[in-house]
Amino acid sequence: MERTYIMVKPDGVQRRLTGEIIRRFENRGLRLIGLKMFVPSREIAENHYGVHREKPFFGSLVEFITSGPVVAMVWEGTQAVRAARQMIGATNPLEAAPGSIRGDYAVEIGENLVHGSDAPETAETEIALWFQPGELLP
Ligand code: D4T
Repeated sequence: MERTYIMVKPDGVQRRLTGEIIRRFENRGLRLIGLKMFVPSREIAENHYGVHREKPFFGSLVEFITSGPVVAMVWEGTQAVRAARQMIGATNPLEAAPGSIRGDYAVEIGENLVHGSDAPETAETEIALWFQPGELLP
């Protein structure tokens, strides 16, 4: 069993796509073991996107992710990281396959609706950043 950190970004919440996104993960057979909604602090956003600190889009990325509520989730299942990335689609929505979340609902790279961890190790780091252990189902 593997866990992955999935987050509906502010654009996804604002566009009322939270339910649709959760439905897709449930239908795929993954198990929801943690969920909460809040406006992320600048601190947690900068930490989450720390690998992009030197990139030109870092400032706008942090501004965007702190601009409104996000839905932070942990999903569990067989190769959950890989399954979720496949369902989310490529970072640039114009390159995301139709049928993926980004391929079906987005066109802007800066407003690509949802985040999913890119590797099992990253997933564990992100889960520890966004959740306390007691907030997750055993
Ligand atoms: P996230 O992390 O949001 O799930 O996206 P990805 O894992 O698919 O892609 P990423 O880490 O490479 O990028 C993080 C985040 O930055 C935005 N972004 C990215 C951007 O605004 N402009 C860019 O040129 C890139 C590469 C989109 C996602």
